[in-house]
Amino acid sequence: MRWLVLAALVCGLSAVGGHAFAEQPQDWALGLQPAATHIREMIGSFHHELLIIITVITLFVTVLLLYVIVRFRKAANPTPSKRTHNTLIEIVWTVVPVLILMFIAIDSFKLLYAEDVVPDADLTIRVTGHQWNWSYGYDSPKGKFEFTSLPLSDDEDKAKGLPRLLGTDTQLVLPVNTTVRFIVTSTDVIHDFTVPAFGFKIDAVPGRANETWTKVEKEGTYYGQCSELCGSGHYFMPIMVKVVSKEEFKKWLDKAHDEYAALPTPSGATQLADAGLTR
Ligand SMILES: [Cu+2]
Repeated sequence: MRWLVLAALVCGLSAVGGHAFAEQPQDWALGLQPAATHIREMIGSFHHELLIIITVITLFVTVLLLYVIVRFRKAANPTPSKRTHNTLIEIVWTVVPVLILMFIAIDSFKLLYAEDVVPDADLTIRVTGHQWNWSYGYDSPKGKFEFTSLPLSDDEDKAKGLPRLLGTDTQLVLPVNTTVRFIVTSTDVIHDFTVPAFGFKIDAVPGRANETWTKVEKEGTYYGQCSELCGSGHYFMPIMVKVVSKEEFKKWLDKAHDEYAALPTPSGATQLADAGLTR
């Protein structure tokens, strides 16, 4: 009983302790970082499902191998069998793996489809990769605007209490519980727009408009990085995302328009807008 209470206490404490940093990986944690979207939860359960399947298969093969090593060693089995075929067992070891793969394929395709098909979006944001920073373009009721998000130095990260190499001066701001579509492109080389807690990863390719989407269910600050080796500053291309309430987002959109709309556009993302690739 005492152990149960202690275990419950430890679980409770770690849950509370983990909550403060729920949006990013924690030291000594196991598994994937906490999910902030339904898609990321689906990725998590698929990951666990595969982990169980691969563990069972590995244990089965290990036990089989150990059995063969012991049972058919020279001392225990001096005259080996000359058998070369066994129809039943050959059918079994062909069909069973096929069935396992089909089972995995069904869940895998479900997940791929959910990630790939962009639902009706309430908001479209243009994301452009540059060597080496990201810029974000929004449509506000007052008009379009775009701004650059520059990485902070180590000292600035430390001063602001942000995780090292992940802080930025301006952030990608998203409203909570809203379907957001991202149109992703690049002005120079291939980058990759990735936020692990949201479960998307999409290449930013010069001359192409790729799209992905997300619907974040929890307010907070999230971090991502460029995930395609894009040059010497690749490590220094953080994506810092602030997810705020819908009201706060409206206020921010208004303020951000006044702040950024007058500035020269940092990238070719407006070309996408002009080409009608936004809504
Ligand atoms: Cu990059």
